[in-house]
Amino acid sequence: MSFDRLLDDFDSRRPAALARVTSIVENHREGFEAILAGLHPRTGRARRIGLTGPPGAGKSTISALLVKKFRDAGLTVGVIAVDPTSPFTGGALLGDRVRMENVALDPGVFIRSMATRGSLGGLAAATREVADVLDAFGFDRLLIETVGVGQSELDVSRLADSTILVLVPESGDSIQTLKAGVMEVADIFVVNKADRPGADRLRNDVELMLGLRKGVSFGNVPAHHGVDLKRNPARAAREAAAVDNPTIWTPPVLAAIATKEEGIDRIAAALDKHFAYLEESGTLRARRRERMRERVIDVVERKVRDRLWKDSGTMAWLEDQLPSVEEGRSTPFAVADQLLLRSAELVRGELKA
Ligand SMILES: Nc1nc2c(ncn2[C@@H]2O[C@H](COP(=O)(O)OP(=O)(O)OP(=O)(O)O)[C@@H](O)[C@H]2O)c(=O)[nH]1
Ligand SMILES: [Mg+2]
Repeated sequence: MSFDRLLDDFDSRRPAALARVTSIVENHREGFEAILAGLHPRTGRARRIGLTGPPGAGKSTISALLVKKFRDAGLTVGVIAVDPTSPFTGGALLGDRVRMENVALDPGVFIRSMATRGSLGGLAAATREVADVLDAFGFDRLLIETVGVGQSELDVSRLADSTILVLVPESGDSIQTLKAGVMEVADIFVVNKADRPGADRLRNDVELMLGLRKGVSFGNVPAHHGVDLKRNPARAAREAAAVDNPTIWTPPVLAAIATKEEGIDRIAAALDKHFAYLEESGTLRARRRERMRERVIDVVERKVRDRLWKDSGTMAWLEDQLPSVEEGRSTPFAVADQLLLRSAELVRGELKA
């Protein structure tokens, strides 16, 4: 089938075309760049929501409930579940199979699981690209679930407009991890499994930390709200989060019991509020522009890699240099510089690989 035909079917919102285009793009099959280029003008409509947090925190359970909530509101949803560590096993994506089956027949929901597989260092790029496909197809909301807390190769906050960090009382190391810099990437904190002991404590700890970290921004909070940093940073954070100023965002710390469907309304409301903030403060535009920059960098890196390391002449030349490096007459750095010099045309794409 020709790409034109495929894109026509895609435009007619045929599920089979969506599945096919997604596969081509995800696996970087021939023609994927032309397809992405064709879809680009249609992207930018979907709100991209990232969900991250430690393994088993309840991300998928929350995702499934958010899907339900969005569907009830008449919105279509694309879900991308990314597993950067373990290989794809065909296991349940959305919490459990029953929930999966509920949405599997709904044409307003599309679920894709992505695994590292062969994509060397390219999972973030591939995820971004699949998100673009779903966006172009016309889904109103994209949910991108990743395991990990901020420092993984796949930092979901760089793919999403809004990032939800799901924490649970039992993961005793979570506060430790937060200290390492996750606070900055989360727009909404969810303390899930609030039916377990320690949930209040964890919420308080996170609020305390937010109060301390974001202390400066409280300067913007009108005095009549009575925010008093010195007395109680946790309360100050809570109060600041409640202030209705669409150009200031203080991440709320929400409790949830996903298995009892408790707290989902609050999460959905916080997402709406965050999106309003993104739009009104200009942050949405800045974040999306940053994503465009990263997209270009992704593509450049991929092209340079492909052009250099798939070129037999370059590889043969490199092979010939190795003895002198071994013998100490040259260094890896000198060879690298020479390689770049002699490959300028190749890198520019002017020679056939
Ligand atoms: N007690 C309790 N259990 C929950 C809650 N939310 C989720 N769970 C359970 O926690 C387990 C993990 O839930 P998932 O939604 O699969 O968690 P996840 O974060 O997607 O897990 P991974 O994708 O494997 O990292 C399941 O057995 C859920 O039923 C909750 O609020 N309270
Ligand atoms: Mg999951």
